[in-house]
Amino acid sequence: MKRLFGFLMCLGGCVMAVAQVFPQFNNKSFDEWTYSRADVELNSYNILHNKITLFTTQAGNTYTLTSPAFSCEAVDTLTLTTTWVTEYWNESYFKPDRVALTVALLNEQGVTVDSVTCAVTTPTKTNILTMKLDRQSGWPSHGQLRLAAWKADVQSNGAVREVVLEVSTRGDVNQDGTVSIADVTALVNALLDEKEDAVFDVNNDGTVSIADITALVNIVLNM
Ligand SMILES: [Ca+2]
Ligand SMILES: [Ca+2]
Repeated sequence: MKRLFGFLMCLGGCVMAVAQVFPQFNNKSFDEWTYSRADVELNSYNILHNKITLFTTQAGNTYTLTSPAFSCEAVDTLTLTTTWVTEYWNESYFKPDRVALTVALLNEQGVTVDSVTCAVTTPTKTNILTMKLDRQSGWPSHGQLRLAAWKADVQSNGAVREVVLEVSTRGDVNQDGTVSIADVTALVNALLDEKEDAVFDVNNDGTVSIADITALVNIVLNM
């Protein structure tokens, strides 16, 4: 156990500042996001004026919005609440059966490993869409989220105004909302006190053991 504490002291010195940040998108927070349409700049004005539209051109170019990379190491669920504005929803050419938003989780190579589609059953100008991804085997250690409009062409497009990402995480042992070295300390104390609460079972194998500390240290180091 002495060696373990020595290791933790060293780890604490290395990662004191760890606090995981997850990407959010709005007219004040978009710097690390990328919009695949070259002729429309991603800026506050264009976001507020519904210019960040998602659709597919006749030539087959699909315009998407992609988040910055973030650590998925400790993530159990990703919940996106997206404000999606369909300006032409009341026009005769608007095709309701094409109105759906897809969010994909991409791995480090940019390959889709998971996705969810939310259809708008009753289109209005401003749609609030909530989509949830539950952790599956094959999720990457670092990923990006990519938003695209299902089947939408230019006349049935929608504009992304805001994306709020809520995340539930594994390893938040002290339940302060983030995973950090403080959780490792809390887990060591729990192990010394022989506590068996489920929150300490980081590797989800049904017991609280030294293996949970290893799992938690890996989460912290990979953030
Ligand atoms: Ca914590
Ligand atoms: Ca365990």
